[in-house]
Amino acid sequence: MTKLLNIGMVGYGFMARAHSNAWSSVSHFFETGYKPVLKAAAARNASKLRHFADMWGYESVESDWRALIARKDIDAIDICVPNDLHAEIAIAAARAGKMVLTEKPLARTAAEGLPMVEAVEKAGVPNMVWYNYRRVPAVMLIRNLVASGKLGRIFHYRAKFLQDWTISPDVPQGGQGTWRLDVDAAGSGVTGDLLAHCIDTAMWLNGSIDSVSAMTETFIKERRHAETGKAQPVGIDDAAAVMARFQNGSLGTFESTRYARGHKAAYTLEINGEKGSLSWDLHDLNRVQFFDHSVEGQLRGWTNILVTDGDHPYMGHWWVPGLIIGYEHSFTHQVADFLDGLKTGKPAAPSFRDALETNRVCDAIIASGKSGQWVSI
Ligand code: SOE
Repeated sequence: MTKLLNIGMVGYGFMARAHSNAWSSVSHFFETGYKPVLKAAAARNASKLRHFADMWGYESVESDWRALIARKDIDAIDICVPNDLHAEIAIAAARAGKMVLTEKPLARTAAEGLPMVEAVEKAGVPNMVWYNYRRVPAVMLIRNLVASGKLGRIFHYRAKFLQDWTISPDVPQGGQGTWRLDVDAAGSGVTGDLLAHCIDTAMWLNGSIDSVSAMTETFIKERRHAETGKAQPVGIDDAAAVMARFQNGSLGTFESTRYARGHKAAYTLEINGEKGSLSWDLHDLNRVQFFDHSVEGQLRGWTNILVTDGDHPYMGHWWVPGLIIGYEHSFTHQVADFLDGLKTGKPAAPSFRDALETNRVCDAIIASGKSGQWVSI
């Protein structure tokens, strides 16, 4: 028997759209025993909220997230608002006994995230943070290959996430979308927004990070604030270059910036082991590059794997081999895993507690960028 799961969405922006798309499409492709229902959405801006709710088919709207949480007919709260609001909403939702999902990062800092972890664990409610890139089938394949020992001992992990949308000094801080440039709302700049993805995937593929040494920079020191209209000092990191030591003895390098002209969302990762290497590029997200050192002689080389066969992760739920999928599917897979976790009692990752670790690494990167010293996690 399929159970209905009533979703209460907080927010109406880019991520609320990505998540709503996942909630509404999942039960067409994955039999999890649950059918999500877009029950209600909450936000302060009434006209934008109404437009969002109509576009996605939310049954009702609330002008205050507290009213959403108070509703008896809501099962899960999905938080898609700037980072500074995650903690208060998540803690209130957990206390009300709701399942809680929040867009990444968990919180602005680990100190802010810890009470969130405690709240969901005390309430015993299912919880998850949307680190969607784990659910790209090609990335999941890399995870399976690394976990099966295909690469042997790991020596290096490297990742970058490059963008170029904040180069103009006219981009404000604060406001819809541009809250990512306001340190009070975001907590940090590229570290929490982009590197957090790289760190989450890295630790999931290659284990914990012990220590980091980072170089960070704020290229534009003052920007107009969208809400006050006044020029204010910029408190975020515009770029970060990080060296890391993993617990398994391997070395990591990470780079992230919003000042790499020409790059819009250039997320790439590579992992090198004794027996082979694997790499992936978001702009070609259905493919994995694999170098298998066990291949003999003249045929040895990089293999280009199109991850669309029915026995590749998640792909049996979609079309036929050779037909590619996209960015939005990673969110649908995340929801499918979350719902499966409800069914099996084996919660989907990353939980709030898992994601706290990513916040800890991000905090260490920011601290190292300021001090110029190696920082232990
Ligand atoms: C920022 O531009 C952003 O949208 C991030 O907030 C997302 O997490 C990332 O996936 C793409 O870039």
